[in-house]
Amino acid sequence: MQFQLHTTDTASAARAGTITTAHGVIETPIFMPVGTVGSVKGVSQQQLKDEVDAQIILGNTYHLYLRPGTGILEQAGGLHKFNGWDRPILTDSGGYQVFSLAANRKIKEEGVVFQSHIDGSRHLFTPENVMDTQRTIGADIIMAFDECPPYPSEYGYAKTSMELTHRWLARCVQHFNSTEPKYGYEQSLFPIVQGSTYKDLRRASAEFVAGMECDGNAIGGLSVGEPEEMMYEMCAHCCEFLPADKPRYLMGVGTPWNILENIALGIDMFDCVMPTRNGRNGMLFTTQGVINIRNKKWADDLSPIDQGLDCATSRFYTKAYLRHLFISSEILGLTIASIHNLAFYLHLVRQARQHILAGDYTTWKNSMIPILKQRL
Ligand code: PRF
Repeated sequence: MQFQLHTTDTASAARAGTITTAHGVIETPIFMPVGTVGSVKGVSQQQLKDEVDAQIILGNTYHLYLRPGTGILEQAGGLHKFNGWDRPILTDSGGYQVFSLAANRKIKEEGVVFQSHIDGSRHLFTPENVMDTQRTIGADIIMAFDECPPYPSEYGYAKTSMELTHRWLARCVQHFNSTEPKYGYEQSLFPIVQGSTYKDLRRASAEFVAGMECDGNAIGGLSVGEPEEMMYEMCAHCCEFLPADKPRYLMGVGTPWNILENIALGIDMFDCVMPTRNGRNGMLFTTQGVINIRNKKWADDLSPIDQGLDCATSRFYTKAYLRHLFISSEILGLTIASIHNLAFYLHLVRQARQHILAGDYTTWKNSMIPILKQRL
């Protein structure tokens, strides 16, 4: 994997770059749609390309390992072959999903023992077997196995947890470096900074992570319920100690304004279920602000969902029609809302990139945020 920086903003730490992977180039800053089980809910791979113009999608090791399992993924020749998505894929390690989804989880030095949320079966995730599983899935970028402590966490817990994440990271790197990709193309490992909301822990973790000299670095443990200002403070602090010449990935963030603020702090990559999950609930992010499409006020609004996007779906269907689909529980409504929200997020990061390149990112960001937050 190769990361090339093109421009850094003068008034902020924002940067524009490109990541080159075996499955193509990613222009940063970028948003990655979440495709938990190897599918972005409600949206086809063709739509992801043609309508959303997604450059990379995210898959979850936890889900893919439990179902369909590594056997069939290996037989298929990896997830790209299995789901037909030939652009880059990043997989999360399961270090987060095991804590949010699995039952009866027990954290040990060796790894995490847990019961499947699907059938209650017992499993063990270790740094080593999670590297193997992600090798088998065939993701271009794979994530280290970490523990994400809840918010709030006491200092003592946050420190012990971070130290375990660091020992797991050393094992991930060791195992990753002593194994080969399964399908002939290069894979990159990204370590994850933890440390909860404590600046000294965040610094220690970012320095430890930087010392691993991986192809890119991630920041975890944020956007887990802490105030937004605290997330920004921690993110800025981590970025100070993460190398500038490697991509920085902020995991599980966030709202459109969160993304613009964190780009200003030096983040290059984002993922979040918000555009798809909230979309399925009728919440639309648009260039004019936030819409609840189920609201009566859209019943006779025959204007396009969002004229401001270069997305055929957002321009073709009207608000009144989309509302009708939601009120009638038609599944097409879920698809249109998801495509629109994803197209909006991708539009937003493309715009951000253009403004970084043009040198007016901060001014643009500050003018955009109040509009994005507006409730229509
Ligand atoms: N760790 C991992 N995945 C994640 C997170 C984390 O801390 C978060 C926290 N926002 C989202 N996804 N492995």
